[in-house]
Amino acid sequence: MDDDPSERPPASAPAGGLEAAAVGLARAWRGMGLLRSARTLPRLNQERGFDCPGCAWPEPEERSALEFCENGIKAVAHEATRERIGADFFAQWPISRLAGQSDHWLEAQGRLSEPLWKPPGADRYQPIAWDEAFARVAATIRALESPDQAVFYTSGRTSNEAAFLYQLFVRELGTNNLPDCSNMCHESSGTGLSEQIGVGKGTVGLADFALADLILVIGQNPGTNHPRMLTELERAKRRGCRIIAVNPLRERALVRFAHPKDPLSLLGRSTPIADLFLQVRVAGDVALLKGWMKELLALEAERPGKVLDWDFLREHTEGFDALRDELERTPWPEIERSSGIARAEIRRAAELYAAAERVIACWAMGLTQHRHGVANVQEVMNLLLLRGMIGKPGAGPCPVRGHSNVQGDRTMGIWERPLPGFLDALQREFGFAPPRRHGLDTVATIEGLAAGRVRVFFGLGGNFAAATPDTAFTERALRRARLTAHVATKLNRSHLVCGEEALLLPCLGRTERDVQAGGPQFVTVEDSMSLVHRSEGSLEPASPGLRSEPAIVAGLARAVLGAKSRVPWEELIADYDRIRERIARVVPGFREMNRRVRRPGGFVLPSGARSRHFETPSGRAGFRTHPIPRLDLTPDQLLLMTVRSHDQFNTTVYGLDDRYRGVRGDRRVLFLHSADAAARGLEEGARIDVKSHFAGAQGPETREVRGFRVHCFDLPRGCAAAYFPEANPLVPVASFAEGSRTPSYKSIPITIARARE
Ligand SMILES: Nc1nc2c(c(=O)[nH]1)N[C@H]1C(S)=C(S)[C@@H](COP(=O)(O)OP(=O)(O)OC[C@H]3O[C@@H](n4cnc5c(=O)[nH]c(N)nc54)[C@H](O)[C@@H]3O)O[C@H]1N2
Ligand SMILES: Nc1nc2c(c(=O)[nH]1)N[C@H]1C(S)=C(S)[C@@H](COP(=O)(O)OP(=O)(O)OC[C@H]3O[C@@H](n4cnc5c(=O)[nH]c(N)nc54)[C@H](O)[C@@H]3O)O[C@H]1N2
Ligand SMILES: [Mo]
Repeated sequence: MDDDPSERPPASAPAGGLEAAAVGLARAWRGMGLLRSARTLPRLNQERGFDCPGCAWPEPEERSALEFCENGIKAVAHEATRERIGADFFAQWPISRLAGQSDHWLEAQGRLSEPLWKPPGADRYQPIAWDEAFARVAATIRALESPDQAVFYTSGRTSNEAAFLYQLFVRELGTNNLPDCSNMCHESSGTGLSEQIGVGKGTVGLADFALADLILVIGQNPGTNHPRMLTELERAKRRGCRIIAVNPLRERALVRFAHPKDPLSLLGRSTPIADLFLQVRVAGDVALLKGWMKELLALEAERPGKVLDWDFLREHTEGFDALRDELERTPWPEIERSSGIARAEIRRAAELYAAAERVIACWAMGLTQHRHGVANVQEVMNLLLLRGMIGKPGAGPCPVRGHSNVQGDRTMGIWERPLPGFLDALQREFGFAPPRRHGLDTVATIEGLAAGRVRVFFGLGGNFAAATPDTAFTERALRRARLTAHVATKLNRSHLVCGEEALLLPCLGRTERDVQAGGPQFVTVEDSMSLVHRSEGSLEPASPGLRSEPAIVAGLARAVLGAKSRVPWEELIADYDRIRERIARVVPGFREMNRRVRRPGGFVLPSGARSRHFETPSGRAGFRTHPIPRLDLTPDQLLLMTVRSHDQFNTTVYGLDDRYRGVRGDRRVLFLHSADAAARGLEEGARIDVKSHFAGAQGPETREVRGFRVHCFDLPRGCAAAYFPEANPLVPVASFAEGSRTPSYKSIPITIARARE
């Protein structure tokens, strides 16, 4: 492979270490001050504390006194900042001028502190009373011809309680238009796994990481996005577990890691992570996995009965013969060309896999955000099924979730395609008939807004305009709306891309105390491994003008649905235990939720697949075959993936550095192999314009971003990387995964040229 050591990230130092601890604490200090840091951080991820608003990686049973990571601290410091913006700020800043500021600047202004309204025709937000704000949304929604003209987006930070009330309100209103960030995230995992094993979630828990003897980390950058996962990987390595990383970028934390809390890291102790690093081409995973399985079958032929798990295959699976035939037909040259990995290396991966007894496969956005995202996920599952790596200790699939409660929101019914059983249960509990027709997902929402079919956009958290594909198109679409409204903690791009009328409803964050009529409340979340637990903030709210997300949803529901609603909104909000009683009666697995969530550590949701009871139509786990995707790039095109830096949480940019990849002070960067740069007459640091290419329904389409800078990096020839959300204008809204409709954020054909001015 193209493995020129001069292109390795400049520092060969491990990821993590004292530097990570120091950066984290400095950020806490700068953001919150010393006292607030001292009051907040020790409660982060503790039994009676609050759940980290960062990623969805679970907390270990035995928690240390300080259970958080550098990037968790950044997320907390960001929320718990002492900066505030209110009426004065918005009187000074018209929306059109705010729109000229960077995303980084917008969020840095501080916490929103009171409800705001932009009247039709105005260019400024002005204060508005809560009841009046709700009345405005209600009047607009009531004036619609159909509730399907409104959409209700959710970002994955929302608690179970808020999410449950939100979908309840939306369904009583009469629509399933509940797009969420999951549509852009692990939808391909949910779709792929549901088909194959009858459940759209992973089947392993943290305890399994202590048992595995091989862990695959595919299309995931845990050093940045799930730093606490590295603790598990490091522990696993120290007891002899092997790790295979599959990634086009030689991410530093996948190579070597030093634990920030390990005193010996001061003396330079660090742990090599990947035993084998498969530097796959972007979008080359289907080919690689096919090669991997082909070699596995070859090993089985050499040692019959010793490699595949025949008992498992016979008892629990279907479709093996079709898979074997398809693998036999797939030629090696195509596998090597598409994956960019030599057969000998793939053989090595197969040998490591065949020698292991308990294997976990972890993956994230590197697999899901492609046109063939579902195929990627299903090929990983195929690989696991061949050796019965599911439903036994230390083995199974582990899609590592993004937002801290994105998995819980889905469990609570935030989904545009709800299952009939869920709707039946809602109907039994609340006595109204929920709509049965499917609603709009994220892509369909953008298309609906653009076509004028969707008139109201309501966002419970998130940053829809910046997180979605096709920025220019999406912004135009949002501006066509009659009303846009957002529940948020901080100002972001979406709040400046307004419909005719706009509302900004400021809410409490995770770190803050939530007191309702019945006294102090806590909420619950579900982590990436199906563990449901409580979260309770302790800080004084950023402003007395804030409301909790459940209270905002209830206020809105009362205003919109009026007296005819079957739901006692006020009663539910006074004491969140009452919301949980309803959840317990509606959502499977939540029986006695109030009692069980008060137990130390919470409770784990049941899953049939974990004990090899596959809830598929046949009761068996199914192999699924897919052709190797054809990319049809022209010789001058590169395949672009968009990734996160070490200093952002999705669209929230904390800073302009990406320490582990050697980038300082700039986010308009294009990572490129030095030979690909040279072939285009470009040098390190050259200013370039980037054009994407897409075969649209009406013919070829191009999109452009300008003024990027070349950064030569260790990645395969023909591939490129840039940061999300800066590169989102390049992603066509109509380019998404087959089956899951997840935007193909990680396979965008581009060409580049020296910047025009
Ligand atoms: N600090 C921090 N934590 C976060 C987030 C954050 O922004 N900041 N975001 C949260 C969210 S919502 C999510 S979904 C997760 C995201 O977590 P990740 O999925 O780790 O995030 P990405 O940066 O999108 O990067 C994915 C990785 O996939 C690789 N990749 C890209 N294309 C391919 C491919 O074709 N094949 C393979 N094998 N690999 C590929 C990239 O090189 C990169 O290392 O993190 C969550 N946690
Ligand atoms: N090009 C490209 N695009 C991508 C991706 C990619 O890899 N590449 N990844 C996709 C993925 S995986 C995801 S999950 C989406 C993320 O899409 P979103 O979830 O929509 O975006 P976020 O940036 O996570 O949302 C940040 C905003 O949430 C608000 N917020 C923070 N905390 C709270 C809270 O407690 N309550 C409320 N109400 N609001 C809060 C703040 O105002 C902040 O501005 O982006 C997707 N977009
Ligand atoms: Mo995500």
